[in-house]
Amino acid sequence: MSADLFESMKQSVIDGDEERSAELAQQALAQGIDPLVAINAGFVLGINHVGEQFGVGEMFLPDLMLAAEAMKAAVAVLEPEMKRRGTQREVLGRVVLGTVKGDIHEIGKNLVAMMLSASGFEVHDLGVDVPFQKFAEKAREVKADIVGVSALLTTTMTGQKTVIEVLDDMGLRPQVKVIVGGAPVTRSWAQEIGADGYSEDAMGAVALAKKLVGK
Ligand code: B1M
Repeated sequence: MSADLFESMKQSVIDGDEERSAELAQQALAQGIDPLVAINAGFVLGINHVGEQFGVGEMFLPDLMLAAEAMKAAVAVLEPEMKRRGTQREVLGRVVLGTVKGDIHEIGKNLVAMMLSASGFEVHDLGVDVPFQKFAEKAREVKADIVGVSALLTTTMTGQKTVIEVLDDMGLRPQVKVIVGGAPVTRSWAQEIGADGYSEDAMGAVALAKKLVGK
């Protein structure tokens, strides 16, 4: 039953059991479950639980790291199917994406990259801990339509504002649109810093990107 499978997925991430997470991801594919549903209804619940427990001092950094590895192992199994399902091949636009300087959280950013790419965007993923200037340089180099800046820490969110300022200084705005996201980011923060859009999840980021390029 899917409910049991989703519960096992959640538990495998809480346990930091990489092998089990990958195995459960395989099972989901074998059962024809949409990979994004497996992520959102299963694995993400596990990582959220670990995050909450970490926040209240019930779990510790090693638990967080093991959970992240388990989550990544599951996503690695599901990724090819996510890509395969993105049958649309017309390039909708170019997106430069990264997690901002000082921040090494990559799981959410990777999901956003995967969904954008599966939906027909050309994605230039700069990785994590990306210097502000690098977003702008890459945007100029590849003639990006959109720059996407992810931040998971309240201390690194301000870097999203700096990226917009650097883009402004380089004369790349308003042609290059900026979208922001990450757990602590809100719509009002996005408005405050002059971003063109905010999304709370990967599917929302795709809808937003399509809107911004007029598709
Ligand atoms: Co970190 N961490 N962490 N961590 N970690 C958080 C973010 C935290 C909330 C945990 C907590 O205390 N409850 C907390 C931040 C507190 C705060 O700032 N308010 C925290 C902390 C404190 C830290 C350290 C400082 C811990 C320490 O060292 N003492 C440290 C900082 C390191 C650094 O970056 N400099 C740290 C380290 C780590 C690990 C390395 C162990 C690991 C990351 C591993 C990796 O990514 N390879 C980790 C993890 C796993 C987490 C939690 C548990 C999970 C993050 C995650 O992957 N979520 C997290 C708690 C939580 O958020 N529940 C936590 C799953 C992912 C699918 O969701 O990333 O939100 P998310 O992405 C979503 C949306 O936000 C959105 O779409 C995604 C898909 O739906 N989205 C976008 C994301 N980016 C987007 C961009 C867009 C649009 C949408 O457009 C561009």
